[in-house]
Amino acid sequence: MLPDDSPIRQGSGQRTDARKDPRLDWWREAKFGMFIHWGLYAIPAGEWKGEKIPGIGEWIMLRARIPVAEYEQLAKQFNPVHFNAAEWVSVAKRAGQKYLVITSKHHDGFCMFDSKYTNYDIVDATPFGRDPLRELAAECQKQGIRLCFYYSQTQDWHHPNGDGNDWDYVEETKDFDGYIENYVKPQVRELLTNYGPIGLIWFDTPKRITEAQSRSLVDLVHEIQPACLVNGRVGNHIGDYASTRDNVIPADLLDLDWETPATINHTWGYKKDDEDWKSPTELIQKLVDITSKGGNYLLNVGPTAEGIIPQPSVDRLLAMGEWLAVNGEAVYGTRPGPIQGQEWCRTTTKPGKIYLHVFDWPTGGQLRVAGLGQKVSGAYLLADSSKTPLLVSSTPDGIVVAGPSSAPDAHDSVVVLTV
Ligand code: H79
Repeated sequence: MLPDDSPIRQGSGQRTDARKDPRLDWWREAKFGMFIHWGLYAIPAGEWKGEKIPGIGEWIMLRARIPVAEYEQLAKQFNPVHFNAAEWVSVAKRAGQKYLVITSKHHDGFCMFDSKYTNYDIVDATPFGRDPLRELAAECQKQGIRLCFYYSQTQDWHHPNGDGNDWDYVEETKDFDGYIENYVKPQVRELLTNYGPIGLIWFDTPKRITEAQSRSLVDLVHEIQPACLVNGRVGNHIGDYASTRDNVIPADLLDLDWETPATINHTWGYKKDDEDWKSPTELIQKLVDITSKGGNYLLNVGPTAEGIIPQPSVDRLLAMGEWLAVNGEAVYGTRPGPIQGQEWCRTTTKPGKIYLHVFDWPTGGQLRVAGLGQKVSGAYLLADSSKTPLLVSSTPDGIVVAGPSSAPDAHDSVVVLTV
């Protein structure tokens, strides 16, 4: 068992032999993905019958104990006419995100894809009548982004045998195994059969799922698409990689494959009054912090019921993309660097290079670096395309790199140390 304060969620670890699995190579290289929480909850957007419902937007059905028969009515109003797959994928692309994970079915049970196994889906139950996952699949192919699906395997507040809804149904009498066998598995099969190659399936909140049930889901995914990854929240420590708790970045580097799922504001599904957005600097530094500890950053957007990604999210993602366009070499495909646990900097590394990410640029620009453990042969600013050498001198405890007197980048100035 993991300790209660572990950054990795209970049950969300990975198999012990996963670390060397080449199926994860693309994902290890990618570092940065787009999470999309989109569903019927974007209509109430945090408010039910004139009352503000606290907590994350996509949990409104549970938090307000909305009966299935009432919540279902939202489908008749769901008509996201501004949805444009090309635009969404282009935002991810311009942000420097390499994969996109979208909710195919969240805890509310509404299916955002055309499923044979229910009419409670976007094609059958809404005036919109289109399958956004199909459109995203085509665009992801075109723009070179890996398409991945979130699927809530345990909680389903709409299905009579799914977990979590105790206001319409009685938990104790549910046939949960029947729900997994006759509903979850056929739907996972649809997701892996109808949309081309899928990078990974992102399961969530394992709760009551048994090891045998988790195992059978992983086996099913790998049987249909052997290369498709499964995240740790499938439950029972058998995923291909570990997920931390939501929005949690571990204090130290972790020697396993892991990912932090995170929000830009405080909700996953769109909420009209959540306007507390993290700044571009915070987001860039979180991406670098995570990368320097060996993880991936899966950063969420919650589009509106009209199909629009909120502009504050787009602005921040594009700012990240601008920084990555210059500094991506120090992020993509890197491993944690030798210096850990410092406030002012982070380090990442590739063969022959250590990337010193400076968050707090010292006045005067003298960068005192200790603990590299390797001989430095030169230094330059990653943003400097002519690679003008910076003066490096040795001191008893390390080196001093003479950088410009003020920070060359407002978010994170990257100095390349050749070793
Ligand atoms: O999909 C997103 C969340 O909906 C989901 N995981 C991310 C990726 C998630 N499922 N469970 N949790 C997160 C934990 C949530 C707990 C809370 Fe609550 C929901 C706190 C407040 C609302 C449960 C219900 C505890 C209080 C009410």
